[in-house]
Amino acid sequence: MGYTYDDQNIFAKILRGEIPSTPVFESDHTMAFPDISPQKKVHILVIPKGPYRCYDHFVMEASAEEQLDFFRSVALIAKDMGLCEEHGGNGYRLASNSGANGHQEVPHLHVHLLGGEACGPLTS
Ligand code: DGP
Repeated sequence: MGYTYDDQNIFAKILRGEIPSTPVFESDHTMAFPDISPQKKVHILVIPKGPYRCYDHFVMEASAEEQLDFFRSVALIAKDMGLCEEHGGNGYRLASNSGANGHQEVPHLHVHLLGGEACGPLTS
C-alpha cells in the first residue's frame, strides 16, 4: 500500500500561500512558523515543502537532499532561537506525531520544536 497525501490540509494551504503564516525560517525544502496554539514559550512547527504525510512517508520517499535540508534546518532553527545548550540555551524538545495513535491532527509532516522553558517528562 502506497502513501497518500491530502493536499487540502492546512499546512499545504500555508505552503501555497492560501492561508497566512509568519515564517521564522525558509530554505529550499523546508519552512517553519509558530504554532497557532503554543504549548511552550517557544513552539515552532518545522515542515518540509514537499507533499509528505508523516515522518516515515518522508524518510521512505523524499530525496536525500530534501531530508538533509529538513533535518539540518530543525537544528539551525533551534540554534538561531537560542535553544541549544552548546550555544548558551537550555535545550529543547522535538516531537512529531504520526497517524491516529500518534494524535496527528494535520496530515502533513511537522516537527514540533518546543523550548524557552522546561518541558517536563513525557506523560501521555
Ligand atoms: P499535530 O497534533 O501534531 O498534528 O499538531 C498540529 C499543530 O498544528 C497543533 O499544535 C496546532 C497547529 N495548527 C493547526 N492549524 C494551524 C494553523 O492554521 N496555523 C498554525 N500556525 N498552526 C496550526
